[in-house]
Amino acid sequence: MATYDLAIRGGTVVTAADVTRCDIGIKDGLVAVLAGAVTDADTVVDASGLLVMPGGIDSHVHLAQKAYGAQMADGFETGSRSAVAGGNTTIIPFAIQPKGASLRESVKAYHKEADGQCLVDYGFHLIVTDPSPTVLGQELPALVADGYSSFKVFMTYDDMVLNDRELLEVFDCARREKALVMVHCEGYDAIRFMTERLEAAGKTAPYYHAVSRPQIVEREAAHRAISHSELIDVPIMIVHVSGREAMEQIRWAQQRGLKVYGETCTQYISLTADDLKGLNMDESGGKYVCSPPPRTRADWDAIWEGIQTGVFQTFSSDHCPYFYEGDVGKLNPKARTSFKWVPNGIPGVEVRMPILFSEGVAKGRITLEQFVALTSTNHAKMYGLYPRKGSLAIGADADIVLWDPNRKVTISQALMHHGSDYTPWEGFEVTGWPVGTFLRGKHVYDDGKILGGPTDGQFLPRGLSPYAKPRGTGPAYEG
Ligand code: DUC
Ligand code: ZN
Ligand code: ZN
Repeated sequence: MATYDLAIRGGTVVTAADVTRCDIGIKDGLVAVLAGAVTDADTVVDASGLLVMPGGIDSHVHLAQKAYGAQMADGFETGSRSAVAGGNTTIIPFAIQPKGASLRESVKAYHKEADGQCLVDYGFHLIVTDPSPTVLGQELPALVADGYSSFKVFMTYDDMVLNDRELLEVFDCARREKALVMVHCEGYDAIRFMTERLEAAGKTAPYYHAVSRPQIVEREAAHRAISHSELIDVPIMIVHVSGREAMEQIRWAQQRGLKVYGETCTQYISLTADDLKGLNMDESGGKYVCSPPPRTRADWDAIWEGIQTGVFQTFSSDHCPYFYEGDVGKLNPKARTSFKWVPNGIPGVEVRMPILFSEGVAKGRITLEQFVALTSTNHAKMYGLYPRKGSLAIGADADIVLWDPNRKVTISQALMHHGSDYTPWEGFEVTGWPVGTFLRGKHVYDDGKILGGPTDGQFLPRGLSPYAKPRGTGPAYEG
């Protein structure tokens, strides 16, 4: 019997810290050795000419989510297929609490959707829409202890928005429980005001979705969330940052020494508001409706500035897949009457890593180590999965992606494994592509072929994030 179950040989091993030419030996699903030559293995995979990196962790995806009044195009099986084909081995989707419902019951419902139906490992963030005394005093503390150690709150949307008092209560609970709060920063009233004005002027096409939520509303909400976080002394993660204005708010907070973290996404370095342009609802603008909306090319530069200087810790997809055609898709009859009814979100879990690699590494904007940090390691660290995930250290789960840095691919719907009937990146050319994925040592994806199955993925109860530790000083807790 060989010493190792699997050896990955001849590749260039990349972590968030190092780039090294070595082999990897895997035993019982764990990384067992990194050495110049690992020969004594039952199975040997030749990785010469390839990069060998920790599997991607996408800490911001939505699957089987019942919200926005539309049917999602991905449940856990198709969504995780798409994830694994895109080089990911872990995803963290959301379990949303409908207003008035029990958070615990909501979590159970999402487990029913996911358990036994996911091709990659997964945890859950919670979405808190109704911070009742029971939720804050009993359900959240118990759920955090059970491994749901992060939750998201919204500053907009009729059925999810929290007012300032409610935000403060949730932040206070997060501080107590040492959970990490993710904040969707867009101002509810400003968006409603803009939407009503646009509709009154007959401006209802998809493009006006972007006009109705300009950067000012994102910047204002980001500043408000940062101020609340400083008042309470609780770290926050501002998610899906779209452009210069919110990026600068986060940088300002970080320069003040606050624990304010930032996430940006694929669409904010590769799509613009002009992609939403279409004279009426039948043109393809609706395909790009997501929130916050894509901005301008100048904002891409600002996002790169934030990536390069460490303002952003994580790069996610915000995969939120809808159909385009049909009565439940973006072209549904109600959505044709106004941008405000177009289901909000786009599919992107499969192209997140290729687009960041191509636009970032291949174009010389970021290093290989930064790429791994942004797509894997920092997600694990931020959300209580490190060092089991996000690392190739000895003893870590053998979650590995083999990457061809020179493969040129034109992204198309035909290549995608997701449930949506389109990709917003049709025709987008990338250099660099995942050609193999291993989940805890099991070969689950091989260059276009899905080898794994829906019982491969395991639920990951997550530990507390070290990044959620308060600074220990703040007006609400001094004295
Ligand atoms: N926020 C998200 O995080 N995803 C989709 C839509 C939204 O508003
Ligand atoms: Zn959001
Ligand atoms: Zn999202």
